[in-house]
Order: sequence, then structure tokens, then C-alpha cells
Amino acid sequence: MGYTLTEKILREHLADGTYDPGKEIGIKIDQTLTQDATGTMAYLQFESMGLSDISTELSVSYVDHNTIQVGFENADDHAYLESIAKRYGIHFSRPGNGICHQVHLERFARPGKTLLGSDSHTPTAGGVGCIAMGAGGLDVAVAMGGGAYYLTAPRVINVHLTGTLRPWVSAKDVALKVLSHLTTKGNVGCVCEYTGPGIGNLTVPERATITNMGAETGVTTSIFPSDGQTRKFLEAQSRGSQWIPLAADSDATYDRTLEIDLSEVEPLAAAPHSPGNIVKVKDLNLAIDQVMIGSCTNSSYVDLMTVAAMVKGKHLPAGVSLGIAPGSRQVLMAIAENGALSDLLSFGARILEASCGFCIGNSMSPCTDSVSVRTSNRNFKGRSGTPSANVYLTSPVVGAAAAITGKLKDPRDLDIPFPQIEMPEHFEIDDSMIIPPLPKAERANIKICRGPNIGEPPVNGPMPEEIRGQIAIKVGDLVTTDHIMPAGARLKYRSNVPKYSEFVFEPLDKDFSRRASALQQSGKHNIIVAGYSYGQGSSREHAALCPMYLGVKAVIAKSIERIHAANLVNFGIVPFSFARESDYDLLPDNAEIRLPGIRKALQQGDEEIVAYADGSGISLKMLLSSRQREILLAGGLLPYTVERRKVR
Ligand code: MIC
Ligand code: SF4
Repeated sequence: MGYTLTEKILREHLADGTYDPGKEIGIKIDQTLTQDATGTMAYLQFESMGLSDISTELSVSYVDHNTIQVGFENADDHAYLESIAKRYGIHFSRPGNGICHQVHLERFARPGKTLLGSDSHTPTAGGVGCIAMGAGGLDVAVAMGGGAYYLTAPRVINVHLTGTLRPWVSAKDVALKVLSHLTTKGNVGCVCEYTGPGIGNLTVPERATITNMGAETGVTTSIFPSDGQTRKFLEAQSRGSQWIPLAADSDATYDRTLEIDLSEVEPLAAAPHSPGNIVKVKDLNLAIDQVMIGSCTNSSYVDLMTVAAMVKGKHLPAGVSLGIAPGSRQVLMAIAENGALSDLLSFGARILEASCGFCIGNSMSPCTDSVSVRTSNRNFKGRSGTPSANVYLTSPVVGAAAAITGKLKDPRDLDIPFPQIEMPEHFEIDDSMIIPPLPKAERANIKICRGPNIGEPPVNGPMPEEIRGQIAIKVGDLVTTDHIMPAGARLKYRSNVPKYSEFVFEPLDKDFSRRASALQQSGKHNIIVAGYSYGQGSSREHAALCPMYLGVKAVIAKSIERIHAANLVNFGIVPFSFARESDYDLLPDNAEIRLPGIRKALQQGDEEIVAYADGSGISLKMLLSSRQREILLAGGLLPYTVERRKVR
């Protein structure tokens, strides 16, 4: 029986365990990427491991999330990251060079490699046939140090594509179509592997749009084979020699198959407030206030050129604003040189830096109660920075049509020809904003810059004999990491855990931090209770780290998303699920909770434990690998890793 492409690459990188879908395996990581918002903590943790160098083939530190620099905090983080990169042999992509995923795809991602990134959209690089996964910063720090990355050997979904996209229908619509089938929950432990004759019609940037948004389904990653299109892209990036052909075996078997005929896909949108809330654009006819083009999903050369061609010679209607954030400096320079930038400017677009910007709510927040059409990947309530805004996620052509007409409606009804833009045969290569690693001999003397906002990463103590405390918050289904640890205006506190912890659950319950802190000071452990898909969305480990700082010891949920569950373990918080889901409803909001014998249960490998909630017993499941149990007993991955190094 043949292998899927996913299994081939994972087997080649197997460092621990036996390959058996559903079981934990450890794999060797070839490349890592970090971005500034998660990177500062990741490198602080890397430093605490006491290593002298990185052990990966390539590690890149990007600065793309916090480039606005209101106040000193962001600039201090950037200076810290630059000095760390020099000290440890890491490439440093300077602020202004672009969004990590777009730049990594352009300059570094390679077929057949494994890439781990401290950002949930790292699977973007699956567009060139590599296994690219998002993880918490601490996992990335361990991988940089040469440690294996642990994941569940995935079940592989075959997304079989036939046909060709019709005019006005784009890769984004395919990503949204996949979301309409898979939804945003229930896909933990799966990988989407794209196959079929339809893939040959998709360029690498189009594929990357699709693998990028696979993150919203909760799959571990998404991957395309490495074929002629991959070669064309790598050659256009002057990296043709890095191409290798890669595909699944012809007799590979998949967990299940999803058939999509590209010629039947229509322009789609994700309606407020979830990327899984898919509707047909032709069923909408909405007045809009804002259009934002960009983000790591849709900010390639072709994306921006298409928008420029559509708006050329027209004027932005009054009452509508249009913002454009190019994905990389390469894209921005190309549109500057060929004149498309002036077409955008004369239409009335506001050009933002080549960075995440608006996508994470730290610029261009829309006005109260407005409708904003965005080409990004997440429209969780409040993520734009405006809690009352209604954000629709669409392709760039749908966004451009909305900017022209002031309406979110089917672009096929516009009386303009479809702009057929081709990917260039050669992109202009200028890597001068990427600082390469220093020669080894020069690294040791580099002084690390630490601004006053940069604190030590807090470390947890070992797991106590019993967890005894109170439910500090009970939340419902689909609570995202944006709800747990808001970004936007709060992003600048990422390096200052005591300060950032003041905002835990801010969008849901402004009093949480104060209450949890008071319970902690009274000697109680804090417990979080949640519904389905708790912790979906971003990889930000602060959604585990800050609750840990506030004394949270357990999360009891109907289900927890992959990256967040791993982050909880990494910070010594036990992820439990209900043995009987109906017990969720029985748990009173502020119940006193006791988990006697938790330490012993972890040591013994028990898969079920009884928790006492206001005295009555409920059964909880803890499906953890033996490695995860050891991490929890040690109080988290950092103490576990440091301890094991001492033993060796
Ligand atoms: C996001 O899109 O939510 C982010 C911001 O890129 C996060 C990372 C972070 O919180 O810093 C992600 O996707 O992992
Ligand atoms: Fe940046 Fe948005 Fe992509 Fe996250 S989703 S990496 S914030 S562009």
C-alpha cells in the first residue's frame, strides 16, 4: 500500500515513535519561523534553555505583526529580536520586509522539508509541498534547539480537485468552499492533501491561499504536491535548483475524500463572525463601509495586480474606505515599478506597510456598526478592533468590486472585463532587508538588547498532588484565542506577561483577571470550563501562558483545538474533556472543584479521573501521551526540557 505525500515526508523526518495515525510521533524540524508577536517570548524561552546555537537547517525571525510602534515597546522587541538573531545564527527579516508567510513562501520554503512556525498560518508554505505547521513559541524554541516536534500522526483527507476556476472565481473561494465542507470544528489531527487534475491549474500563490486558510478548519496542515507549477514558482524566485518533484503514491489510501470541481465553485464569503460561516456572494447585496486587501492569505503580486487593474481609472465612492497592505516588499516594489501602485493611489486606496496591520486589529479598525469586506482569514467578533463591526471575508476580486460599487455583491454583475493577470516568469529578487546569520566566530560577543518591557518568561512549579480550586470562568463553544488573549491594541504587551495577563478573557469578561488573581492569592487553583473547539484560531501561547500566570491549572472542555491543547500542556495546564458531555450543563458557574490524586493519575497513565464539583463527582478524560504527562508533572515544557538536559 502506497503512502500519501504527508506520510512520506513525516516518515522521512520521524525522530520518535512509530507512525500510526492517531498516535503521537516526534519529527525532526528542518526550518523554523517566528514573528515578532510570538517570537520575543519564544526566544526568551530559547535563551532559558541555555543553548549556544540553533540546530535547524534554517531559522528565520520575522517582524511583521507590530510595526506601528506606538510607544517604545514594539521597537524594543524588534531590537531584542535583531540582537538574538545575530547571537544565535538566525536570519532576520526586518520590519517592512513583509508578512512572515508570504516572505517565507517567496524566499525560503522548500518542497519535502518540515517547517514549524510560531504562527497558525505557517501551513501557507504547504503551497510548495512542504509540511508546514503552526505551534506555540515554546515548541518552536525547542525545535530550534534540535528537539523533535511532537504531533499526532495525522489522518489524511484527500481534497481531490478537478476542472478550472472560472473568471471572477479565485483560490480564496476554494479555501472558503473547503471550509463550507469541513467547517471550523472537528478536524483536529487531520491533514488536507490536495490531489487531482485540477491542481495543475493552480499557481503556487493560489495554492498558498488555500493552505493558509486550512488553518481555519483546525487541520494540522494542508499540502500540495511539488510539480511543474512549483518549479515555475521557484524558478521565478531564482530558486529553481531547490525544486524536487513530490507527490503521493498512486495507490495511497486516504481517510476520506472531498471532491471539488473548480469549475463549479462560485464567489463566496465568510459572513460575520466566523470563517466557517460561508455564504454565496450572489445572495448578498450589502452596502459596505470599508474594504481591506492584504494579509497572509491574499497579498501576492497577482492579488494586488488584479485589484489595481479593476480599479484603474475609477474613483472610490464617498463613504467607503479602501486599505491595501502588500504581503511583502517584493510585491510592493513590483507594483511600484510597473505603475499599478499609482493606479491604486489614484483610485483612492490607502497604502499600508507590507505587514499584518489591519488583519489583527492594530490599524484601520472600521467604524461602529460598519460592514468591512476583507481578504484576510479571520472575522471573529471584535478582531478588527471594532466589536460592533460586521466583517465579511472574500477574495480580492470581490473586495475590489465592493470598493468600486460600495456594495458587497457578485463581481460577475460588474460591467468590466475580467482582468487576467499572470504570475511573472521572474520576480525581482532583493534580499537586502533580510539580515543573514553572522559567521559563528562573531556571534558570542553580541550583546542582547532588552528594553524595559521585556520580562523573563514565568515558569510554573511542578504539578501538585491535587488540584483544588474554583471555576473561574465558564464559556461556550468556539471560544478563540482572540477571546482568551486579545491582540490589537493589547499586542504590545506580549513580552510583559504580568501586564498582558490583566487582559485575559477581556472581550468576554473584563473582570476575569482581577477575579482569577484574587482566587489565586487566596490559595485556590483556577479552572476554566468550555464548550466545543476551545482555543481555535491563533497559535499564541499567551492564551495558555497568561492563564498559567493567573493560577489556572485545568481546562475542562467539550473539545480543545490542536495548537491550544499543546500550549496548555506546555505551560503545565491539564486539558480535560468531559466523559459525558451533558456534564457541561450541570457544572455551576462558580463551582468549587477538586481533583484529588491528579499527580498520581498522571504518573500512572490513567485516562479517566473523577473531579468533584461542589461535592458531586463527574468523570473527566485526559487523553495524553506519556511524554505529555511527564511535561505536566514537571510543570511545563520549559522545566521539562531544562531538567532533561541536566540529566543528559
Ligand atoms: C493571528 O492571525 O491570529 C496571529 C496574530 O497571526 C496569530 C499569532 C499571534 O497571536 O501572534 C496566529 O495566527 O497564530
Ligand atoms: Fe498576520 Fe493576519 Fe496572517 Fe496572522 S492571519 S499572520 S495577523 S496577516
